[in-house]
Amino acid sequence: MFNKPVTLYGSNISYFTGKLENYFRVREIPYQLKSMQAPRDFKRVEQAVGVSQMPALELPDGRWMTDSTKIIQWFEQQLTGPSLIPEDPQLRYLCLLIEDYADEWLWRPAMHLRWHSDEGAHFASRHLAEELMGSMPLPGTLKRWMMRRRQRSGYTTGDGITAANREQVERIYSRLLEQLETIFSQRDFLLGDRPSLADIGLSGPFFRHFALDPVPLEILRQTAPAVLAWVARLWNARHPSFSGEWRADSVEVLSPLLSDIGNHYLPYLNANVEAVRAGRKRFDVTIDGAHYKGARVSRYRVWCLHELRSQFEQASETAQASLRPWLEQAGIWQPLWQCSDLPMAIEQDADLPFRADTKMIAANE
Ligand SMILES: N[C@@H](CCC(=O)N[C@@H](CS)C(=O)NCC(=O)O)C(=O)O
Repeated sequence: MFNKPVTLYGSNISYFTGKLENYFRVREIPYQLKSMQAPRDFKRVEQAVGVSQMPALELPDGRWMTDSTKIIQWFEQQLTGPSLIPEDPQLRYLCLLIEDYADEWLWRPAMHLRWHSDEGAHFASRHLAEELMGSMPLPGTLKRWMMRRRQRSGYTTGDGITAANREQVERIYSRLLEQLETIFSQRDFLLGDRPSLADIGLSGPFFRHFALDPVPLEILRQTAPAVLAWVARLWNARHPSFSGEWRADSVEVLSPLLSDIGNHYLPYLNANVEAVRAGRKRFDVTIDGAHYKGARVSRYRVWCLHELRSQFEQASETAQASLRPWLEQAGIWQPLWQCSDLPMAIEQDADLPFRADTKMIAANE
């Protein structure tokens, strides 16, 4: 579609850069990855797309883009040939739910498993200090200390993870591995024999955290070899070789994941909505028995819930009629619509993927 590669600004250990990189590889979209240099590229990205976050994409025609979810949807609309997003309404909605859950809820255990342990924090802070802060005239130890402190205060201890709930945060990961090990012992990809957006969604946490960072990788190796094999299979999958089929029984096969989305992720999103509505910066919430005290509010995640609702509303009447009973049975329907209205600015994030109004979580606020 372009005669030159797109430029992917980010980091080669970043969650969302990894998600987009996996997508480009599977879809065979030529790209070059450029490590964002602090502070220069962060300012440049903020000017171009409204927020300083990674990845940011520069198209060969000079346009800039942000937000992996909307970037992928944009590319899927432009490209021809077999899509990664199924046409079947149930499978399509399943993909959107899993992608959102992976982006916004698995972020929590991924950040914890990277930054909590000295081993993980040592690896990642050293890598990021060298990759992103190379041109800053500061001693390496100071850069590493700054990075560790920023990430912990932004995303782990500063986002409601404490000694009292850390085992439950780790349990999010081990339960996910148990669910996926069963699935990938039976099929190659989440929806069957070919990759879909659901696999790409899960590749953010897996490719760049769980199958890379020392602590979660060891757990993955020991307890979920079929999941480890899927990580490599997805990285190696190429669009022209999508010969297999998506299977209609995927909805049943993935029901344990759906039940976590309904019981854990959506209640978290609703608590975040109420905190934003009340104008708070922090909120307390109990999910699956884990009490998170002082979690950061996210205006972006209000938009995520809005997006899940809009995707349903934009489906045809027939599609909605087939989706609703399924969502009710999966325990998704009630929490999806629980909040009567969503506290969003007018047109908030409506210009994605070309311009963003909000960041997922602003680590330094
Ligand atoms: N919704 C965005 C999220 C991007 C995001 O939050 N990326 C992280 C790094 S993986 C980031 O840049 N965070 C900004 C920060 O830490 O200040 C996407 O899908 O691309």
